[in-house]
Amino acid sequence: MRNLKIAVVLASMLTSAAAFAQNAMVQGEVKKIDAAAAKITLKHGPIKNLEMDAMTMVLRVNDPDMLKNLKVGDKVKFEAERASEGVTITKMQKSK
Ligand SMILES: [Cu+2]
Repeated sequence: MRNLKIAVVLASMLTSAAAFAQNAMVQGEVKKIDAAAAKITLKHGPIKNLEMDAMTMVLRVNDPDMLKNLKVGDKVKFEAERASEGVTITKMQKSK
């Protein structure tokens, strides 16, 4: 009985974690990189947490190192949030 309860709790935790990850990661394509200004222009898909539709726009990165191994045309997955300086990428990785 106890084990069953634990299994149910674990299963619901995994489900919500997966749903959250799916929500947060956004697809993008690199259009321009401005490493000196820590900015990147992305053609991105809908960003649900910012209620933003797909578009091409300039985004800030919270760490300029994120831009190091990227080039125009690369596909990325990223997470972004609204900051006082503008929409800022908090996490980004190359995707295939
Ligand atoms: Cu946008």
